Amino acid sequence: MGLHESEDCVRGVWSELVAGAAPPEGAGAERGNVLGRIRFATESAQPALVSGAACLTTHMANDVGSAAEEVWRTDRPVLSGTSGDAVYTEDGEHLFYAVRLESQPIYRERVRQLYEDALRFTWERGYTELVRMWNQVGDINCPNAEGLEIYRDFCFGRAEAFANWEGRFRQLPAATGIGKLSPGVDLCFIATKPGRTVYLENPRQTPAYKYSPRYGPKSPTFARATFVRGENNGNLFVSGTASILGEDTAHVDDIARQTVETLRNIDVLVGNDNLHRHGVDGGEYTVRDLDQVKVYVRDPKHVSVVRDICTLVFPADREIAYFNVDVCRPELLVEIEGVCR
Ligand code: 3EB
Repeated sequence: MGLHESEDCVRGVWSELVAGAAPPEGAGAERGNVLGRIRFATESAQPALVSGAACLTTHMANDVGSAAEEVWRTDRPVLSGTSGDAVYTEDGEHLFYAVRLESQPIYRERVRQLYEDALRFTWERGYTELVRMWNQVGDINCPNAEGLEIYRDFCFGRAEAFANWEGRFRQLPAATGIGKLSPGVDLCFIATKPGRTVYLENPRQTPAYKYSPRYGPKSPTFARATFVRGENNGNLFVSGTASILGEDTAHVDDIARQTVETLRNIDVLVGNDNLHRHGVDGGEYTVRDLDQVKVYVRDPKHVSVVRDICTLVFPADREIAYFNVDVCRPELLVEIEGVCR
């Protein structure tokens, strides 16, 4: 059966988060085919095809945050390839795409190009709804060659790319914009064929694309979550979430309060009221249903506090990966993301 047939059989993607560097091939082998891998590694590597699937390797693991691998799977047969420097895998319903940009004196123009190439590729193959994007940005709080913070420089180029594609992709997807441990930008994302996605905002937070210029010349371009209908229920992809109320950082200099506020933001985002507000039925979630949890902590000394709070909040068997990286605003100390299914 061809990759683009069997439209009647729309299945989801699912993932597992495996702690430890490069688990042995075949270990934890689940049903299905690999759509994409994200390796949180102790050094960078070019995106590559690994055992026939696109793989992004991002430098995120150190003495504090351990190595991990997130493996996205699908029931459908997959095809992989390269496009310029990028790698991709598709199953006729979903696309996983990964690309990396080396360190730049100024990111804006190169990020715009990187994104436009990615959006064009995705659009032309019919994956016209973006689901979930991850942006790992090195030196994220450092100034670029013109003195603009690299996160803001990155956001500028990304916003221009989306503006140039306005009117095609229906809405901005859930995303993460987070630090990594070496320079440059890693980008990977999942997109889907049309008709299954709902994009969500959080009533406690200003939509990121409406942040005031106080937070950068061009607003960050992402939604707070994306719901993707599946065969039974669906997946709710939760963006990187921080201690932001309205558009302002809450609890500057207080790691415990930032962690609790972040978890509360997620609880409201995934809760029934918010899902119903966005026309999503199904999914009776609370923050405790967040799975594939990734926790980004700026200061290594804070990891134990954050871990204690997460241990209290999440079920005992929950897979949680901790990373010691910078967060996109200097005063943000922690950021949390995951998927509810
Ligand atoms: C925030 O809410 C915190 O730039 O893609 C979270 C998720 C954040 C995604 C991004 C940034 C991004 O503004 C930071």
